[in-house]
Amino acid sequence: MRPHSSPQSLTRREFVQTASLLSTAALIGGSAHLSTGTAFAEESTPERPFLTPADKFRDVSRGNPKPHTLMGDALVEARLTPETWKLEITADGPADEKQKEFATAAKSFTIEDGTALDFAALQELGKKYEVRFLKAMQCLNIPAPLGQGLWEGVPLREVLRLCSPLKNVRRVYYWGFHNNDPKQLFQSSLSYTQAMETPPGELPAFIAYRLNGEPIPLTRGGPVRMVIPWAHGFKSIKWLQRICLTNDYKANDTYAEQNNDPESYLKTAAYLDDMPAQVKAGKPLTIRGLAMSGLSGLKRVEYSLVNTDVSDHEKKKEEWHECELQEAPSDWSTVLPNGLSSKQVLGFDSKTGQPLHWPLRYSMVTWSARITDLKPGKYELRARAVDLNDFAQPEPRPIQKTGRNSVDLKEFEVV
Ligand SMILES: Nc1nc2c(c(=O)[nH]1)N[C@H]1C(S)=C(S)[C@@H](COP(=O)(O)O)O[C@H]1N2
Ligand SMILES: [Mo]
Repeated sequence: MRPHSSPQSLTRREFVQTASLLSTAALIGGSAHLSTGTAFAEESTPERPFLTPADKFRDVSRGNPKPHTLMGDALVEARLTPETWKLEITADGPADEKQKEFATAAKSFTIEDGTALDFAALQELGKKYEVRFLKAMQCLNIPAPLGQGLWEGVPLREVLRLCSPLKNVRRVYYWGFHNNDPKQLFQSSLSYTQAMETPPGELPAFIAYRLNGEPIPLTRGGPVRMVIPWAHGFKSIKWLQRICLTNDYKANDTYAEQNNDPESYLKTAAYLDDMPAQVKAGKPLTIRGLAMSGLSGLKRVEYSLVNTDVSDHEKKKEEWHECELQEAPSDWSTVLPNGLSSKQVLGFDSKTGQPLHWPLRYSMVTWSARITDLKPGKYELRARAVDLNDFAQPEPRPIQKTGRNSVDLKEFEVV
């Protein structure tokens, strides 16, 4: 016998509260704890933090010591204060004596000759070219997103334009502070096209200096960090200090060395929050999680519930039920940092201030579903995202080294 389970539409108020609880826990604690029954509906909850506070992102950093633990003189020496920060940009020259066609730039920026770009120069460029984008940071090797922020900065193309004309440049690679130890280098790269030829209405790679309306703190890779809107976290290099132009056509990312796909795009996927091992029979159960809208967009999130006590020959075909997706905020001024209009944010209509897609591409939203009439037994709960091309997770890219999107599973018991 299968349990009778049906997703019931939550009222708008309940849903907002559900989402609030979920995201408060999910975004602050890294994973949410599921509250069962109807208790959540009675509680009044704080505004949902659509933006994760900078210090509440889950951190993925290499380095010994990690650059964000440096203090005082060490920080100044590392050039990781806004006053001391500098960006060097050069072409990398021939790989060996035989290479005739190597990258060159008419102008380079170096510390040695006193031309390196400083924080003030970057902000000056920002006055003319500034872009803003809402992006969830997600590690290719960690299932749930690390946090979501409003990132502001200057398109990489506008900075590289200062070096033009460029010759024989096929790729751009870049890295951040790594204790001046080659073994600690963490490097990423883009094709020339991705860096320079942003299609109309599309998203540029950018050099970011603000997060959620504030200077990017050291813990999040400040004072200056690369942000690649469409990519997993490994392309968004923290503590950025160096950009190199090369004729090497291969993606020379540090991440590529561990079998990761260096050209991966963010995947569309749903993730289940933690839940208790046991829930009470007869009480409604609200399940929740996060969903990422990747390159192929997000159509819906679905869950399935299977009673594992049922013998194989009694089993029915797995049924998937649609979940409720968090709605777009009606007033974006309550979500965005003070004084910033959604009309100024990429991914929003510049006239109406409404999102061009919902969920926003490369951002995360919460989802939930309510299950009633649970009968005692052992269960397996799964959640999956369906993209705009009707591929259900883990399709269309079940290869986990292009980004974690295996169908999330939680086991629990109804008693
Ligand atoms: N310099 C530097 N940048 C880095 C990393 C790093 O170790 N060093 N880790 C990368 C990886 S693998 C991820 S997933 C993201 C994590 O960003 P966060 O720590 O801000 O959440 O930063 C990326 N940028
Ligand atoms: Mo990562």
